[in-house]
Amino acid sequence: MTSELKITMLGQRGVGKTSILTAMYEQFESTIGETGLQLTPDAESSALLSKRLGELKALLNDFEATGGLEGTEEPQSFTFGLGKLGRKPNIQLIFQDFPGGYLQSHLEFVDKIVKECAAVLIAIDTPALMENNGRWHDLMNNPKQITDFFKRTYADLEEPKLVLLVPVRCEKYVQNEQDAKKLLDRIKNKYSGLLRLFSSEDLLTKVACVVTPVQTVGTVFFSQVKEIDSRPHFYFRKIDHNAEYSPQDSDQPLRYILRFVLKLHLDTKRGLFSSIRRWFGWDEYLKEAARKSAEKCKYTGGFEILQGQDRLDIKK
Ligand SMILES: Nc1nc2c(ncn2[C@@H]2O[C@H](COP(=O)(O)OP(=O)(O)O)[C@@H](O)[C@H]2O)c(=O)[nH]1
Ligand SMILES: [Mg+2]
Repeated sequence: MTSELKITMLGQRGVGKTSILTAMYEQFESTIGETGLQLTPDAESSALLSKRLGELKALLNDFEATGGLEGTEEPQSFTFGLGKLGRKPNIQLIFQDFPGGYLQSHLEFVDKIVKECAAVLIAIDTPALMENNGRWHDLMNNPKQITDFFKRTYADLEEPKLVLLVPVRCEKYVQNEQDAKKLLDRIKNKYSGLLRLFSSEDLLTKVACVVTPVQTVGTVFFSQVKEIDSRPHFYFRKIDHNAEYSPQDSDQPLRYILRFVLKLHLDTKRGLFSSIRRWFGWDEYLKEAARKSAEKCKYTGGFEILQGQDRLDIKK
């Protein structure tokens, strides 16, 4: 019997949600896979991911790329089996991806799904957050809408949840500690409403919140933004002519997710959160792999646990 681990992905259409999963899957063997696990997409997810992988690699055919204009409009779900290498998967990872507009047009549908999900991943357009003093941030990232959304869905929360803030297209902003700190400061500032909500008395002990930047291409950097008809157009450049697709840190969101769920598992055994009955499949092997995988969670270069350190503490 396999159990399901569901994750919601929020973020404007075209920000790069599918690209995060593409990189996570593409890089899995050389990252989390080292712990002896395998990740296998189902047929439909596999087809979508190879299509996106082709497009991401094609970004490197041109010297200059634009970003954020295309992308999928419909919500998509991606299903992966996760388990021991060479065995049937222990658990199913289901990523449910929503375009931003859904938060308004399909409220109840999204609410219901978020309640079922152990984790929410919010993809953030980093150039919009950082350039021109964050001038395009509200338009591209809709922080207010996201905050209101959590006010509703996380009211009277019973189970702990993990929220990952995932800056993407962030290559330019995470190459040294000084820049990475600016990125973190900007996130704390521009998401202060959301973070205030999470640190409220009722949510502080339940919600873990971590910033995990992912460079979904790795070699394509922001170069400029042009305003055309009061809409921003972002342009990107590859770092040199021979640059190849080389995503960075695409394993980090999943490392944090597995770590959070392992901790939930340990707490369930201790009698906390006993209503959670979804632990089929979490055998010793998977737990040990999740523990090992967590050893490589990053804490520098734009990564930070903003709250809920103890919800991620898996020391025996
Ligand atoms: N320049 C640049 N383009 C990207 C990056 N990641 C994704 N894209 C492009 O942005 C578009 C939308 O990406 P997608 O992952 O489908 O976004 P989604 O709608 O949020 O799932 C695609 O054409 C990608 O090739 C990136 O890091 N840099
Ligand atoms: Mg998509």
